[in-house]
Amino acid sequence: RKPVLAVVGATGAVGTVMLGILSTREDVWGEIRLVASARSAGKKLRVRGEDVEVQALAPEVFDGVDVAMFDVPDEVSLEWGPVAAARGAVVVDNSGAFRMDPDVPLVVPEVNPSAIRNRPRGIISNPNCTTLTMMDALGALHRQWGLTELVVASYQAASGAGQPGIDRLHAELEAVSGDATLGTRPGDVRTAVAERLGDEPSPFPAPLALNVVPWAGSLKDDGWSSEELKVRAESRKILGIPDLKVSATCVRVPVVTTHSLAVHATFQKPIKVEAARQALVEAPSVVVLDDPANGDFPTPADVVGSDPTWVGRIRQALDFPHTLDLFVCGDNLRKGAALNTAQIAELVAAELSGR
Ligand code: 11C
Repeated sequence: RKPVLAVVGATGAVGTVMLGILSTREDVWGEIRLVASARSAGKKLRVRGEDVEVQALAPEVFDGVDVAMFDVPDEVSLEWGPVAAARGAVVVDNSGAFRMDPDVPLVVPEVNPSAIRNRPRGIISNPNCTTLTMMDALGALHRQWGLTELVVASYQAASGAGQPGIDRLHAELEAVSGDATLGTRPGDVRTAVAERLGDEPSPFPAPLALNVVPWAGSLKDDGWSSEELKVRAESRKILGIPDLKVSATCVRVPVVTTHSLAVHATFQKPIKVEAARQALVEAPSVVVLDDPANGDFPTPADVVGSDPTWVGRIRQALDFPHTLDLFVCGDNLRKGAALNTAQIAELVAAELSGR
């Protein structure tokens, strides 16, 4: 029998992309059960060409489920992940709730697929989308040259904050449209957004339209953001380099979907651009687009909706013989979230069916 899948959080931004992905990838699933909060129960959503009714989250929805994907806030995963696992489902969780738990593997199928087998809690975590966006490329380089240091700046899309992030960016863009003088005086964008959108809550701590915002996540010790600390801790765990030196600055940009990162990666062995490019070209999930003379490099608006990790601007760092600079883009709702979750779930499905 084909394994039964539950998709928890089926109505969110990642859930919606997940249903599209499940409808187009090789169909390894028997029943697909859609689960969301009581507010969405009874809604019908289309998956694999059929309308499926959404069920309210409750312990019984996990009965008979082999794999349960969760894309819900941390606190919901914390409470309900163990419930699903206790009812026999292997949980693949896309929240931050379990990622750093030593008894929960943190998996990118192109980098550490065998880690899924060691899951004493019956839970496997999917990394944060910012970390994930660069993992396939870094994994390929690490295999040959041995990564030792990682300095990154992110350029994160609004949809990292879910549907409210997408809606807010569009509302702000509308609020600032039609006045060609905006962006020329200190605070004029902030004032225009406040005048048009009033007290409507925003997931971003400053206007995102016509701006960049050096913040994602919550405030942690010594001025770091939770997002920056996740990049550090998760990169170490996925790549299996506990002492990897990492420094990240996470920035939100007015892009709807697709995160980008400027990566400054240092290796044990000296690394040359041509050999690095070859390793990236040979990595099945990476596409190299790197011909700046012809204007060819990845941009979020060009690669959104696609599955690969896109890499361009590959340069030997001028003053650092062991260091490569590169620019990476990846759809944060696909490889950064739903696609990687689906790939992990498929690995589990293959294991369950003895393949
Ligand atoms: C963002 N990366 O772009 C975040 C969203 O830990 O899964 C995902 C947060 C997480 O805002």
